[in-house]
Amino acid sequence: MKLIFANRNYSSWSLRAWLVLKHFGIPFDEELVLLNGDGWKEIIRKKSPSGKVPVLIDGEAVIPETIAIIEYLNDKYPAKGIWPSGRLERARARAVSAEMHGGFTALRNAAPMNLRASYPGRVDFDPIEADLRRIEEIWGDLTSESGGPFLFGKFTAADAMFAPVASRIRTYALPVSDVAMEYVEKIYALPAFQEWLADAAKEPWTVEHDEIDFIQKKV
Ligand SMILES: N[C@@H](CCC(=O)N[C@@H](CS)C(=O)NCC(=O)O)C(=O)O
Repeated sequence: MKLIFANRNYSSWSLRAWLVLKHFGIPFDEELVLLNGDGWKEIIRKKSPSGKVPVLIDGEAVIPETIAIIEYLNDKYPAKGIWPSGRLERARARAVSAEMHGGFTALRNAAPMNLRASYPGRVDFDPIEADLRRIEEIWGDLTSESGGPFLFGKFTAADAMFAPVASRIRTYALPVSDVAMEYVEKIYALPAFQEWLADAAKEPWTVEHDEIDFIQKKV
């Protein structure tokens, strides 16, 4: 099984799929593609039917879309606990993961993932306030009901889905509640997250169009 993913520093979707594989101890090979450089889009398109990464390759299966990758892994490794074990919790985990997958666009557009950067105060709060409030509500409700430290107690795919948000809160020092900040720290303390972070820090590439200077000039 192989995961094709992009620049660790910038690729938030890659991080999500990779965290699930790594945290749950699933053996896999890695292939890195770049989000910059000559012909980068064509290179990704040759490897991924959607032209986007991550893509999971398992024999004949070629699976793009992070949620589909997670479900495939959950089907293949049902004993790993990728989703919570209770039916109700599993439904809620899938619901908040879908909400993350399809939503929070104001936050995602205004504050791109950039793991090695530190830009406190660079992002205007007003346009992203509603997204942040909803994220605080999800994190607060679920950790208080489960007892934490993660959304459903132990780490599940739902936490992987929100991990890039934790990094955005850190990179741009976004103002969030103490409870949300505690959750951010839990994500950062996760060994798999630390491994990704360390490798991201070693990457030599700057992807201009994913940098805050470029994004703020564009709008
Ligand atoms: N809906 C996709 C989104 C994947 C995605 O947007 N990946 C970015 C990298 S983080 C990408 O491949 N960008 C290349 C492009 O837009 O051409 C998923 O859930 O995996």
